[in-house]
Amino acid sequence: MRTDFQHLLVQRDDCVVTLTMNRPEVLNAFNDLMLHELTEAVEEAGRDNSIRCVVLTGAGRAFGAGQDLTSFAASPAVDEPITVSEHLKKYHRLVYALRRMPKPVVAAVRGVAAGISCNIALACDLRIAAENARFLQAFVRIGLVPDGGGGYFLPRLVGLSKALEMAMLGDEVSGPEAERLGLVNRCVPVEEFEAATTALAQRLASGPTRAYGLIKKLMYTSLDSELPASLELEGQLQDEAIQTADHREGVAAFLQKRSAKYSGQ
Ligand code: T3D
Repeated sequence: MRTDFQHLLVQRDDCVVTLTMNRPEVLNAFNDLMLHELTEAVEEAGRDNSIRCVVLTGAGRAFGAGQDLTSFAASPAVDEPITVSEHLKKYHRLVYALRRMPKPVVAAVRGVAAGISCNIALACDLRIAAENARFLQAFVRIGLVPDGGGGYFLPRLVGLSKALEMAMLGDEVSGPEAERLGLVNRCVPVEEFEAATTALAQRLASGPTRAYGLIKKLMYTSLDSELPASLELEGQLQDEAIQTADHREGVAAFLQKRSAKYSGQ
């Protein structure tokens, strides 16, 4: 997989790839190049069958500070219409790549995750936070609405009431509070953050990868479907899962009273 990016570090450890957004001088705020590089890397990781878990994190003291606001400074004249929706489509491509990737993606959040960086973390499958994490729907502070899927992910993760509070007040939510709310899966002390992230990623990378991909499809589709449609899909996906080598290995391991050794196939 390509590693020579300007604003993205790519680290491979066996079946885990860690993608580190790398503009620490601006708390990893997104410029167009970093967004493009991250999208390319995520899409490539999705296609590469030798990668079985992706970790997304930030360099330095932050996960990310949202869109780089210096790009807003050069606004056109007041009476000239500004259309940001075209630009947002580039973020949407990243969101889809994360959600549709047939393997687990973990966001590892240390320090601040603001604006669209926060919502990119919410687009990942699992989130681990350090105790110093700060989740912030910064949009309202500059008179904007949550984007990058925030209006979709946030109420589904924390409920409508808290989602509205975070979006309307724009206050920070700490790592421990985020765990309590269900915004992240777990929050760990800063000194344990890297080891805990590695352990989670390695565990996922040695699991039944194809089942994980099918689980993602089932869960994410169910959010938007009625019970009959979800039950129908469940049957189709189980037909697929039951034919995998990892399913056969899991059953054999159980019957032979040993640990399963999943190949990801
Ligand atoms: O076109 C489109 O795509 C529209 C989409 C918009 C999506 C969005 O994400 S809108 C929201 C954009 N983000 C923000 O509004 C957050 C702005 N940043 C902050 O509010 C604060 O920096 C934080 C709360 C994130 C962190 O505060 P703190 O005190 O820990 O750090 P700091 O000192 O404010 O920031 C450190 C440096 O990073 C500082 O630069 P300096 O003074 O050391 O040279 C600061 O200017 C820079 N920085 C932080 N955030 C951004 C940034 N530079 C550019 N863009 C940023 N978003």
